[in-house]
Amino acid sequence: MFAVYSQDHQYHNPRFELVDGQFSPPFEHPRRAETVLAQIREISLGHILPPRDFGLSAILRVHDEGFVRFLQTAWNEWSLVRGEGDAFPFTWIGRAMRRDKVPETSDGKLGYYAFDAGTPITSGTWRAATTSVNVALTGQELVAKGERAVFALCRPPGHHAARDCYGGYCFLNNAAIAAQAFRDAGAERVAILDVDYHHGNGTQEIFYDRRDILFVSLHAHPRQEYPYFSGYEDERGAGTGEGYNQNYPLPWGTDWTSYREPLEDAIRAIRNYSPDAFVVSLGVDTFEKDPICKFQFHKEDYLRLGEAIARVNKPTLFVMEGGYAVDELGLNVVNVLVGFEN
Ligand code: Q9C
Ligand code: ZN
Repeated sequence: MFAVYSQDHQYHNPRFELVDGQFSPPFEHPRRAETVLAQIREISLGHILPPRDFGLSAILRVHDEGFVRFLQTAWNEWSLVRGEGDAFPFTWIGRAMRRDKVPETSDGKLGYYAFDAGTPITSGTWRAATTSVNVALTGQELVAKGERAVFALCRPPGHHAARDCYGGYCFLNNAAIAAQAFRDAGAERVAILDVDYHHGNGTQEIFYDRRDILFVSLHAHPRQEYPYFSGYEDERGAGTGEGYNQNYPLPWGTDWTSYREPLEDAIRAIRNYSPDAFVVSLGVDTFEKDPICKFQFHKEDYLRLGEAIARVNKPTLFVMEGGYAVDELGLNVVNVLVGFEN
C-alpha cells in the first residue's frame, strides 16, 4: 500500500494547548506523524510518496470562503496585535447572539470561527493544514486512478473541522475534502467511516443534508466526551440526506468485545450503500493507553479493525486523524493497515 507523507506538518508546532484550565504541552504534536512514518518504513508497507499541490479549489468545495481566508491570515492578524505567541480565542457566540455578522478584529474572528480553546493557530498552521489537505488529495487521486488502498498520513487532523469552523486540533477537513474530490472525479456514492474516538462533527455537518456521501461514525458518547454537542444516535441526516448519517455513540470503557457489534452494523450499512469509493477517518485514540481518551483497545485489536474495514471491499483511502499515545501510535496505525491487507 502506498502512503503519502510530507514533513511540512512540522510547521504546525504549537507551544501550548489549553488542557484542564492550564496551558500545557500539546497532545497533538509533530512527533505523532514522525512515529507513524517510522513504523511504516519499519514494516515496509510500500512506497512513501510526497503530496502534490492541489491549490484551494478542492478546499473551497467543502469550506466557506470567508473561513478559509480567515485561516490563511489568522496568525498574521493576531501577531500584529499580540506578538509572536500562538493565537487563541477567548470568546464565543452565545446562544442568543448574532451569528450572521463576522467581526473585523482578530479576537472577534477567532471567537467567530473557533469552537474550542484547545486548537492554537501558529505562524505555520496554514502551511501545515494545507499540506495535510494535499496529502489526502494525493491519496484520493491515486485511489481514483485505480489503487486498491492508500494511506494519507495527514497532520494536523481534520474530522472536527466543519464548513466554517475549526477546533479539536483540526483546521481543514482532510477526509471531507477527499470525499468530495471522489465525487468530483465521478464517484456517484462515497462512504466515510470514522473510527476516531471522538465524533467527527465536522464531517457530519458538511454532508448532513446529502445522500451522495454516507457518513458513519463510532465514538465516545457526547454526553460524556468531547465534542459534547454532536454525535447522538438520533442525528440521522436532514432532507434528502435523511438516513445517510449514522452515529454509534459508545460509553467510556468500550473495548473490542463491545465495539465489534456496532462496527459490524456500521460495515453492513456501508456495504448495503455500495459506495464507489470509501474513506476511513482513522484515529487510534481508542487505545487503552491514550492519555486523553477512555476506550480500552489493545494493540492486536487494530488488526481486527483493519480486517473489518477490508470487508467493505471498495477502493479505500485511509486518512489519519487522532491518536495521542505516541509510543504505540505507529504500531497501532500500522496494525490497521496490515489487518486490512491480509
Ligand atoms: N483534556 C482528535 O482526536 N480535547 N481531536 C482534549 C483534554 C480535544 C481530539 C481535552 C480533543 C480533540 C482529532
Ligand atoms: Zn480523536
